[in-house]
Amino acid sequence: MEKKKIKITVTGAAGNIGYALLFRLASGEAFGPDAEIDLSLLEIESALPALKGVVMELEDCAFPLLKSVVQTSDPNEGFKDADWALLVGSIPRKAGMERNDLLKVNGGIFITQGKAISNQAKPTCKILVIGNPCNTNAYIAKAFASNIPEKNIFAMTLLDQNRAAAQLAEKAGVDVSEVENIAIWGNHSATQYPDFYQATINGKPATEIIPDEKWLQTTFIETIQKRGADILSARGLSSAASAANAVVGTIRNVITPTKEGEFFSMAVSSDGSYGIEKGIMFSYPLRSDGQDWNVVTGLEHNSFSKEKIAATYAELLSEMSSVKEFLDPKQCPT
Ligand code: NAX
Repeated sequence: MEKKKIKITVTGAAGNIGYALLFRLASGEAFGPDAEIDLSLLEIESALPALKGVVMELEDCAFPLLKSVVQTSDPNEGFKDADWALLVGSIPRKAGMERNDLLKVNGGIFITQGKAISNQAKPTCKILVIGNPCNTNAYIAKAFASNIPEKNIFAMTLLDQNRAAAQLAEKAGVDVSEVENIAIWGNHSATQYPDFYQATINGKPATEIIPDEKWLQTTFIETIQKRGADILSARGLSSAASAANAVVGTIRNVITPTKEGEFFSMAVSSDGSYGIEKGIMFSYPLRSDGQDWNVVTGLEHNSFSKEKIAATYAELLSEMSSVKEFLDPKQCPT
């Protein structure tokens, strides 16, 4: 049987996450053994020498499914004919930098890349934004990727879901595979809401297995919200292997039909569900049929959940308003 071909563009490919991600993509872990992989690696000019070393290592793995690797700093070349664009590269927050400055610096990157994807990638291309602030970066890319359906644009919150599953499993003393249906609502930031009220452990409500609601409402949520910062302070570098793992998992969640009764989390362009303004990149519980996804509707929220969702929504609205000027083509930097 002839294998299908998937072209994956990865930005920031010479970085921390890139180094943990490329090998897993090239081995076939994301798209399975029947897909041949073409990688297109986009970096800034000054990181191209380091990227060359990473590509030498890719060659040295002799992955049977990896058919070609492009290395470039030109977004138009980098996104040419892409089936998937994994937008990892962004500028990290430096000491003294305000969150608004970070939004603006990164805004420029995602305008350029959104346009290049629109002009160069396949019209069916799926865009997954990992680089932070990922919801807002995805919102900007979406505004400029006018040839790409908005349903194909995502920002990653699966790492938060996985972190939450691990914490609940540890607290309950069960295997992590027994924890399901954690909804991450809102922004991939310290305001995100990992909704344990929806979660199940061994098919039963997590709140029944872990009756310590105080712990769930405080320590658990704070641990997830601050996990990235805790890893950064312990490792001296931000999460990379677990982030790459979540990229692979997100791709699989999108391209594989979701099991009956389950869901996964990812930020998508809101369709208005749960009272969120249309078009905001908001993390929701989703189900996929392998081609298309839908928001899981009808989940009940108590007053605690409503308050948490309102807080993360308010933060996203404020991020959107900070970058609004970018979305006006007359004002935007190129
Ligand atoms: P690194 O700083 O190690 O790598 C970033 C790479 O991006 C660098 O090699 C840099 O040269 C490149 N880059 C910068 N501007 C670029 C551009 N315009 N085009 C192409 N490449 C460009 O960061 P890393 O640890 O890999 O993290 C990357 C991003 O992921 C950061 O924004 C980080 O905050 C974010 N994360 C997102 C997570 C999520 O769950 N959504 C979790 C992990 C991570 O914190």
